[in-house]
Amino acid sequence: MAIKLYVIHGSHPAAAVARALEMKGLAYDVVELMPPLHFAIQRVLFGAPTVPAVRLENGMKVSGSTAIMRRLEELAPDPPLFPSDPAARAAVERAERWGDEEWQAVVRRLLWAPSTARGRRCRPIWSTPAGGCRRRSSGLSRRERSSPSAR
Ligand SMILES: N[C@@H](CCC(=O)N[C@@H](CS)C(=O)NCC(=O)O)C(=O)O
Repeated sequence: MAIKLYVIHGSHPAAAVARALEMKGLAYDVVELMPPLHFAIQRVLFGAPTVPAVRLENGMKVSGSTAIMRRLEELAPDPPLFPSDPAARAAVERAERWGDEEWQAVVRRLLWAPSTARGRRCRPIWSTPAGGCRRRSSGLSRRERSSPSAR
């Protein structure tokens, strides 16, 4: 049985794990979940609501891209994901931490296309064919519609 990689469409940490599996030549099957159902499914399967997560050939479950990367490194050390030089490895881990704690949130915000612009309502990119934000039909906010004095 091949490794199973649990993803949602457009998840960049899931894409990073897929790339690592490919680099290491590890066979895997993708299980694509549909948001927002993935929260519940992942909680039941992995005890955490997020993707990526993997189920390894021995049945072991690992959730979160950084933990998965380390497990893959143990499973298939060659080619390595991390440099052997300690200073270079520390630099890679710093960049990884920055990606995990800061950059991922920026990309997620872009995907959700947040906008506080007047008259706009935003949706996750996967919820409509175009995703992002669309104008309310009246162009007025709910508060403006219900309270003429607010106009
Ligand atoms: N830092 C985590 C981020 C995981 C994450 O937030 N994944 C998103 C998709 S990109 C998700 O499943 N979100 C659902 C949630 O936050 O409950 C990782 O790299 O695995």
